[in-house]
Amino acid sequence: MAEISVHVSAPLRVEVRGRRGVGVTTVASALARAGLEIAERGDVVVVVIAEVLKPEDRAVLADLARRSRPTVVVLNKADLAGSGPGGPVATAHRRAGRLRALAGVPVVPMVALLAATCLPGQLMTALSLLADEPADLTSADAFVAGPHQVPRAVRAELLERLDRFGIAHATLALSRGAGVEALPPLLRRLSEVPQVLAAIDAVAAPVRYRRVRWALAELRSVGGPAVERFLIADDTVVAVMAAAVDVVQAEGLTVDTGSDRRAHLCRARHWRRYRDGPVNALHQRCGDDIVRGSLRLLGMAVGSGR
Ligand SMILES: Nc1nc2c(ncn2[C@@H]2O[C@H](COP(=O)(O)OP(=O)(O)OP(=O)(O)O)[C@@H](O)[C@H]2O)c(=O)[nH]1
Ligand SMILES: [Mg+2]
Repeated sequence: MAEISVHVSAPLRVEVRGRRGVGVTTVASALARAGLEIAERGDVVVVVIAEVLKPEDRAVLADLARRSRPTVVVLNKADLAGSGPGGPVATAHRRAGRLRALAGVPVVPMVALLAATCLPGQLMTALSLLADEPADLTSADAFVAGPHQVPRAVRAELLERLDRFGIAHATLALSRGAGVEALPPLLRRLSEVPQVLAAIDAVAAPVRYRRVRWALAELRSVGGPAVERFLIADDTVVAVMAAAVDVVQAEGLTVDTGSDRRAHLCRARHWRRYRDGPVNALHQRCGDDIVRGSLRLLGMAVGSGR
């Protein structure tokens, strides 16, 4: 049972790939810092692009789709997406929205640079000085070359770690009275790493569901009265349903979340029809689990007089 538990709760392994220079290494470190395990062969694939979806990227995505690999496209370097309404990240969001149909999988903007590093104290101090006495941020060259009490080498390092977008936001926050301790959460927020993690989590639904199904099968072969009770318990049936709901929702389907008898019955009927329709084996099983969970919830509601 310990083995089953280790396998079913193992961290999600993520494979990060992309064309040269788009930021594969930076995205991978940002995701590793956020607690994901980076692997050669992951449960989920992150395809990094910058600016555009090239024919090579589309070929990679088509191949992953053929092999049913859960995939997210990260539109990295969102800080360099240009100066449309709302700034570069808002521009990157609009671009990501347009790329969604072409990619066939979720596309999420990211500024991986800002999530990948932890700033040493010396750079924090330099940012404070730059907040008091702004430097020329009109170009990278101007920022490093212009006269300023912060040494050029330090300015060059800041540029490498945060680029102009990160420096501009960090110094703005400090000049508005934020302390240096506010910078790491600010940079994390600007990097959009939480949204990237959420997108990865959503496409990983089939991975979690398969793990759950595998664990149940393993438990069945362990057998015994305690295991039997666990397998038929309301909580177990409802939890398996929840994992199945995540799978169909990740495909863009909606599942009625009503909690009265009528809602449970309608849901059971709906997903019975769904599983009998033209769907693949995974979705059939999910349909079955949603029907089973809904009927169990119906029974519980009837039992409690709701
Ligand atoms: N402005 C900006 N620069 C970034 C971002 N992510 C990565 N970079 C920069 O882009 C360059 C390439 O990043 P890497 O992570 O080395 O890219 P890679 O795809 O691993 O590149 P190769 O290993 O050379 O194929 C580096 O100078 C990074 O600092 C980002 O979100 N914003
Ligand atoms: Mg690299």
